[in-house]
Amino acid sequence: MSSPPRFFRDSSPAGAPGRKRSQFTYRHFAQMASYSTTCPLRVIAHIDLDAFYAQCEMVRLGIPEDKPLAVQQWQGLIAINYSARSFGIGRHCTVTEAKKMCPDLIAQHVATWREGDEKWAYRPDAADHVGTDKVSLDPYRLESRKILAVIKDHLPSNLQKVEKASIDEVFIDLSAQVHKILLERFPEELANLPPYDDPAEQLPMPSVSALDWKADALVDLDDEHAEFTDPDWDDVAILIGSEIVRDIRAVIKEKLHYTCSGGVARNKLLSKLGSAYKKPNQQTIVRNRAIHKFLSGFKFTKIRNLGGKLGEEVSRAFNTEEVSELLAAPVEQLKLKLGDDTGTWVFNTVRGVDNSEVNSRTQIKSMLSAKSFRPSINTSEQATKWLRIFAADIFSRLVEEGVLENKRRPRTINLHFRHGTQTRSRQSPIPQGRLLEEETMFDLAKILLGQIIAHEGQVWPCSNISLSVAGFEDGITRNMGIGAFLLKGDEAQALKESARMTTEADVSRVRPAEKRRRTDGGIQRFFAKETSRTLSKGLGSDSAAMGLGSPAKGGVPDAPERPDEVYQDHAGTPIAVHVCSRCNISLDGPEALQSHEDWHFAKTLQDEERERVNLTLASREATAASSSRTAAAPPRRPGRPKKTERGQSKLNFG
Ligand code: DCP
Ligand code: CA
Repeated sequence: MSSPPRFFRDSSPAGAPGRKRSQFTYRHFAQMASYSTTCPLRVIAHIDLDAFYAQCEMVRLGIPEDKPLAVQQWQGLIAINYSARSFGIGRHCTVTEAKKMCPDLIAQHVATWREGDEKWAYRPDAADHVGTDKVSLDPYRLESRKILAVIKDHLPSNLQKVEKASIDEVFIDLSAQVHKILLERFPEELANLPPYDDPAEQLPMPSVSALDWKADALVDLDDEHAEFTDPDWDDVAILIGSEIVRDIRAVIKEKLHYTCSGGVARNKLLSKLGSAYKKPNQQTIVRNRAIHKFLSGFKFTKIRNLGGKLGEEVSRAFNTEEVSELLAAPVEQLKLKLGDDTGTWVFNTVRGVDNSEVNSRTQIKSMLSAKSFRPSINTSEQATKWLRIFAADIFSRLVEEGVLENKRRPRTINLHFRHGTQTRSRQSPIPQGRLLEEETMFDLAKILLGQIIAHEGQVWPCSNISLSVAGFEDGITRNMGIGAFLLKGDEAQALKESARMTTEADVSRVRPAEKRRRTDGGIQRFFAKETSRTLSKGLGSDSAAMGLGSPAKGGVPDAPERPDEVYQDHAGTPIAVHVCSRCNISLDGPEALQSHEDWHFAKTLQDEERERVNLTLASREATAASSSRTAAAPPRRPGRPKKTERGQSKLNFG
C-alpha cells in the first residue's frame, strides 16, 4: 500500500542562493539510516490496540463494532470496548454494576484452564469456578502474534526495527525506512555530498511549503513556533512516518479487523503518549516543535517509567504531579532530592528527551505461571494436574519467544510450593542441546514436585504453587557446538567452564549405579547439584523480579529414577541453525554466520562512535544537565527493588 507524496512542492530550487538552510545537518540525515538514538530526525511510532481483549472477543464472536462488550474475569472487568465505555463502564466496575449501567452489555468471561483438563476453553460457568479454574491469556497472545506478523510483513524486511512492548503495543523505529523514502522523494536536496565534504554542513531546506497531515491529530505547536514557520526535515520525516503508521493501521484492520491507535514522534516516550492521546482508531503526531507544549499539559505520572514508585517519589519530593511545575525545578535541585542519575533522568524526561533504543530483541528474563488454592489442595495428583496446566501455559509463551526455532530458550526451571507460611522450592537446569518441548517441562516440574514431597516433610495442605523458567539465552545450545561458535573470547571461555563445572559436579556426586545411566544421556545428568553460585546468580534476581516468596534452594538432590529413553538426549546433533540472532537472517553455514556477526560487530562499533560524537555535540547544546543520561528507564537507585517485568504485573493468578 504505497501512499502518494503528501506535501506541496515549493517552486524555488533547493540550492538557490540566499535560501534559508535547515537546522539539520548532512550528518543528522545520515544518522537516520543507522538508527542512531541521538539523531534529531529520528521517527518512532507507537501502536496500541484499542480495548484489546474486548476487540479479540468481538472478532472471535463476530459481534458488530457498535455493541457494548466487556471482558470479564471472575466478577471483575479487565477490558471494556469503547461503546461500553460510553455508558461510564470502566475497570473499576463489577459485572453486576456494569449491567445496571448498560443492560445490553455483553460480558464475555476469559478462557480458563480447569484442574484436570489439558486445554484451556471458554466455559459458560467459569465465573463460578475461581477455585478450580485459572485464567488463560492464550487467545489474546495468539491474536497479538498475528498482529505483530502483519506489521512485520508490511514493513520492508531489510529496514525494520519492531519492539513488542506488551501484548497489545509495539514500538517501531521508522528512521531507516523514512531515510530511504526521503532520499527517493528529495534527491535534489538529500542525495548530494555535503559542501566541502563536511557532514556538519547544514542541509538545504526541504522544497515543500505545506504538509498535508490528513486526518491525523496534530499536537499544537509550542507558542514560539507559529504554524506558518517553514517545515524543516524533521516535519517532513515525521509526516512520512505518519503515512507508514496510517498504512499499517489500515492493513491490521483489513486483514484482522482490529482498530488501533498510533503515536508518531522523535522518541519512545513521546510516541507512547501520542498513541494514547486520541483513542480509539486515531493517530497523533507530536512534531519536535510541539513537544514542550504537549508535555506541559501532562501529569508526569502518565509518562513511561514515571508511573510507578519513582513517580510517587518525585511527586512527594516536589509536591506536584504536573510536568509544568517540575519544569521549573533546576537540575541541581532534582539531583539533590533524587540522586544524581535519577535527577538528571527526570530532568531530561520531563523535557521529552529520551534516547532509548527500539529494541527488536525480546527482553523477557523469566516467565511464571501460578495458582493460589482456596481451599487448599491436598494430594500430589491434584498438584500434578496443575503442573500440566503451568507447563502448557509457560510453553505457549515460550513459543511466542521463538523457542521452537531455538531463538530463545530458558536455562532453568523452578518450582515453588507453599504450605502454611512456608514456601519450599526446587530448581533444575533445563536440558539443552535439543528442542525444548512442553512434555519435558511437565516432566521436569513433576520431578521437582516429587523431590519437595519426598524431602520436605509435611507439605500438605498446599495453598499455592508456581512454576517458572528463567535464564533466557539466545539460541545457544549447551553441546559446545554452535554455542561456542556464537560466543567469543571471555564469553566462550565462561561457557566452556560452566559446561565443565556441571559435568564435574555431576560426576562427583553420582553413586556408581547412577553413573552408568547418566553417561547414557538420561535426564538425571541435568539434575547435577550446580554450584549455588551459578544458580543463585542465575535465578536470584529473577525470583525477586517475580516477587516469589523465598529464594530457591541451590541444587536438587537425588532425582527420582526415570526411564532414560524418554529423555534420550540427541547429543551430537547440534541444533545447527545458522541464523543471526540480531537480524534473523539465515546464513549458509558457520563461517558465513561468523563473518556476518563480525560485520554487525564492526557496524555497532562504528555506530557507537558516531553516537559518541553526536552525544558530545548534543550534550553541549542541550540541557544544563551534567551527564546526559537518557536511557530507557530511570537509573535504579541503590536498594530499589527490581521492577516487576511488564506482563508479569498483569499476570492473573486465578
Ligand atoms: N489488562 C488487564 N488488566 C489491566 C490492564 C490491562 O488484564 N489492569 C489487559 C486487558 C487489555 C489489555 O491488557 O485489553 C491491554 O491493556 P491496555 O491498558 O492497553 O487497555 P486496552 O487495550 O483494553 O484499552 P485502550 O484502548 O485504552 O488501550
Ligand atoms: Ca491498548
